[in-house]
Parts: sequence; structure tokens; C-alpha cells
Amino acid sequence: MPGDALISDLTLPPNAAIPELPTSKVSRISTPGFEPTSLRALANRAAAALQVAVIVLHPAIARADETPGEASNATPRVFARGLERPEAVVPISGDAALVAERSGRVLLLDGSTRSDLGTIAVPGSTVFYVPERPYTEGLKDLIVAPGQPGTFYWCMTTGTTEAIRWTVGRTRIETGRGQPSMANEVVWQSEPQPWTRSSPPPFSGCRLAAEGDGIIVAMGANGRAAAGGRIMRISASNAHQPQVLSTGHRNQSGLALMSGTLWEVEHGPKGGDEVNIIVPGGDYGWPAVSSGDPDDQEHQGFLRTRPGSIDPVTTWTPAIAPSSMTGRNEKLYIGMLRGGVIELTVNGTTVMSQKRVLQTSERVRDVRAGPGPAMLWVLTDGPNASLLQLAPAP
Ligand SMILES: [Ca+2]
Repeated sequence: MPGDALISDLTLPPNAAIPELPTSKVSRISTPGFEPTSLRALANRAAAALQVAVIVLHPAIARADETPGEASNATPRVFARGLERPEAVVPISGDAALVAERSGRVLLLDGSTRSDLGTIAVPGSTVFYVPERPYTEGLKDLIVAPGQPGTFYWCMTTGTTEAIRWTVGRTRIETGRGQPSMANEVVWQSEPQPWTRSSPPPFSGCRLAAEGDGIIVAMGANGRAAAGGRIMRISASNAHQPQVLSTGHRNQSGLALMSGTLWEVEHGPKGGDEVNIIVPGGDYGWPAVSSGDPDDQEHQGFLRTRPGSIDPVTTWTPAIAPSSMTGRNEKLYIGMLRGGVIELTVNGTTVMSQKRVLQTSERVRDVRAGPGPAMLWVLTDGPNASLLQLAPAP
């Protein structure tokens, strides 16, 4: 339960395995609570309260590209419950956030009010995912478009039961007259890949980071045969010709651009989870190079390093199962599907130390630094997930 979150000062050197998580509860989380009020009623109420101009952005949404402030004392609490397979949280003030669910639905959580803003959809196609593949496909990320209040970039799989592909798009959210609305625009699409239940394409995670006038897109590939994991840069002025920044990735699950350095985290095959620093043109080794378990029957014969490939900065075996990454104040925070959040303190391009700053018995799906005095926002995973606020000690 997220209510069992704790702050721990466990400190590990780089490249050390994360030990088993203790199961005892250490601190309670305050629970302001969401009553199960009708979402439609809440949306109507929010919309009615905002009918003040032809086009009016919700104040919280308009503030969405503010620079995060300083963290303060640790006070984890449950901000919302009952989220349905959320994939991304976008903090927009100290007391408001957007949450993107795998189905494409976007919610505005503002204090104790919850508004359903609608579902991101692409004309002629829809978000596509298969429920029995719980960790791939669907709407996978949502981020603020810098300098464009009310505008957000997203990444999802779209298609049909025959073929699916990655679609990166942009959405403008308006909460002015009438119902909240979302205007969706496709920025880039991958080639469609044939899809069958017995031979699914190697789609996996997709994470975004804002950079300059564009975005950086990390698209994962799962399985040894899938060598397609890459990171691209898509500029606003030339979206149809993405620049490939790096290749040789496996199932990326987090990007963080901090002090001019692009950090990435990805899943290894069995252990061998990696943090990398992304250099344009870099080859990061997969599927030939991995620090994963050498006894892994499915993936034997890895090279540990290889001339021409860039080694990771930090690795974990056994796996921490990273789901997400965010950066602030020379610290990287990594959400873990194993539960919890770890903090890496970095100096330039060196990871100096690690410590766990949150433990949960549930999977963590996303962690994101937000504005205001507090905090990290942390999403748990699954059909009845929670949104937590966490303020790690400085
Ligand atoms: Ca690698």
C-alpha cells in the first residue's frame, strides 16, 4: 500500500545491488482523500467555474512550465487514489497535477477536485494496447511543452489489431467555455509494425524529455531479437525527420535532462539495469553487451563491454526494474517497478552515491519533480493506483 511508504537513509555505493526491501512500515502518510464523487459532476463543476473567457487555460495548466523549486522536508502523503493504470504524472503546481492513464485518458487533479479532461486520440486511429500485456503499449508518457502554456507532448501506441506503431503528438488542453477540451496533433509516427497475438512487435516503453524547441524520445525494444531501442530528437521545425541520437538500448523507461546532460535508464534482460549518459551518435551495446545475469538461459553470451559501445554509468543486478526517472538539483530519482524510489546524487557525469527515498509495496510507475516547496510526485501502478507526494530530505 502507498500508505506504507517510508523514508530511508540507506546509502549504497555506485554499482551496488539494491538489497531486499524491508517490509515494515515506518511512517504514516496523511490522506486528504478523494471521495468517490462523480467524475462527470466534478468535471462539470470545474468547467463551469472556468467560463470566464473564450479561451481560458486552467490556471494550474497555464503554470505548467514553471521551473521546479527547492525540495523541503520529507512529508510523503497520498494525493489521490483510484487511478486506472496511470503511466505519467505532470506536476503543474504544488497542489495540482495532470495524470495520463494508459487508455489515453487525462485527468486534472487540482486540490481535492478531479476533472476528466478527455482521451487523447489520433484521427483515424486510436490508442492501442492489449490488457494482457500490462507493461507495454498505450499512452506511455506526457510532458509539458516548454514555453507553450497549456500544451503537452505525449507518446503512445496507436493502430489496430493488425498493425500498431508509435505516435508522438502534441495536445493543447483548454478548460474555458463548456467542457474541458483537448486538441490533438500528430508530430511523428513510426512505421506500422504487423501485430499478432502469437508474434507481437517488440514495443515497450516510451519516455519523453523536453529539449530546446523540441523533444527527445526514447523508444524501447524488448527481447534479444529486438535491436531497435533508440533515442531520437524531434525538433518542432522539422518533426518529420527525427535525428537519431543513440542506438543499442533495451526497453528504456526514463529520461532526465539535467544541467545539459541527458540521462537515461533502461531495463536489462535479467539484472543489468542501466543508467546511461546519452552522447549523440552513441551505441549503447544492446543486444550484444549487457551486465545482466550470465546464467540467464534466454540471453547467454553477453559481452561485458565492447570497443565502440558506451558502457553504462551505473548498473544493477539483480534488477531494480526502473519505470521512470526525473532530475533536480544534481539528483536523479528513479521509480522502481520493484517498489519505491531511489535517489542518485551526481557530480557532473559521475554518480556519487545512491539511497532509497521511498519504499512502497506497490510498483512505482512514474516519478516526476514538481514546482513548489515540496516535491516529487510518485505514481503507483495498476488498475487502482495512487498518486503520492514526496519531499526527500536535501
Ligand atoms: Ca547498454
